[in-house]
Amino acid sequence: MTEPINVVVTGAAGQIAYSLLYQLAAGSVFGPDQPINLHLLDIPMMMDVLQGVVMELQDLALPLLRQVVPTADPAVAFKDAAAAFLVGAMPRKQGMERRDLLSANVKIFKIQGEALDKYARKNVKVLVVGNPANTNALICSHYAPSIPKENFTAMTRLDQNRAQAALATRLGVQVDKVQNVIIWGNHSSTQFPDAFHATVNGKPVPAAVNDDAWLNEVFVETIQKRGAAVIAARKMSSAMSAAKAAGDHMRDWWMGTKPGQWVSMGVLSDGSYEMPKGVVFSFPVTINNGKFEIVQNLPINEFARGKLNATAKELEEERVDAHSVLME
Ligand code: NAX
Repeated sequence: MTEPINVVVTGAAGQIAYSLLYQLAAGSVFGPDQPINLHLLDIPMMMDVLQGVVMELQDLALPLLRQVVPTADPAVAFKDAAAAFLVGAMPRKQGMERRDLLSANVKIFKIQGEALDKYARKNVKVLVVGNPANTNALICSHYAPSIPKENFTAMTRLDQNRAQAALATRLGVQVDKVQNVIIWGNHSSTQFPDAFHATVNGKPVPAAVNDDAWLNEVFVETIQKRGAAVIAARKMSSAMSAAKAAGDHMRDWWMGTKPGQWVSMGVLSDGSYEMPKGVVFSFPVTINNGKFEIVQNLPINEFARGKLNATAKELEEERVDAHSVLME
């Protein structure tokens, strides 16, 4: 009998968690043989709503789901955690400056980093979804010095999935025929969705599309602004697709990538592709035995270099702002 693992979801009463929790309980992320205990963290005023989520989880009647622990206390939530989805964050309210948003979130991710450091397993895998995801992941790992830096990642998988789907639509193929599209940099509108190394049915995407202007302009902008387009239509931000992407990210990290395929994850930069060290930057990675490696030596043309530098600059600015908030 495999022992259950503790899986934390923060923002557990929110809309992304609502779609994510089913995937976790059904075994689509940690596999059909891995029982789980769900530790659900939210803020005190959401505890009533969270009770409703707990009832629904119970009513799923899924055998892999062992215990469900709803709590507003990070010490309880992160106890012996093997995996953590940090979804909860302070949302941007009307009239809020970027710095105010960063300030509120830096404080949340400092507290959660400290709790991970104290209570979680030392090999816990932490996926930050809550925005600004890259910088939140950086802050969180900073406050969890006893956990290796490579155990903290930020989600750009939704952007990758959007890019893959957009290329499949353009080429008129099934979505899984498109592989190895890359998201570079920040999960923000400066991200660079890069189709130049992608393949369709094993052949290069640029040749199949045969329209570099479309790839450089329309495609890039569509993916950068896809989140805003969903909000405009749905009056709420992406949730079903975000939850699916969070599941994809953690499953690949847990189980590994397929031979010849890579995925994009925000990871602490080691200076690969001449990007600044010490920011959480989205790179293409391969994963084996729970460890990722940044794919090396992909040719970067002048156009791509400009895009990479722009998103790196934004991440460096966020890091400066985050540290200045922490100094206050
Ligand atoms: P919701 O507002 O529906 O839910 C957020 C939940 O987090 C709420 O229940 C709230 O009470 C809780 N929360 C706030 N502070 C908390 C704290 N300190 N500890 C625990 N819980 C806390 O938002 P939802 O749509 O679920 O989005 C969650 C986050 O994901 C947002 O920051 C959003 O911007 C971000 N996203 C990130 C994406 C990515 O690709 N990285 C894409 C989707 C999404 O926009």
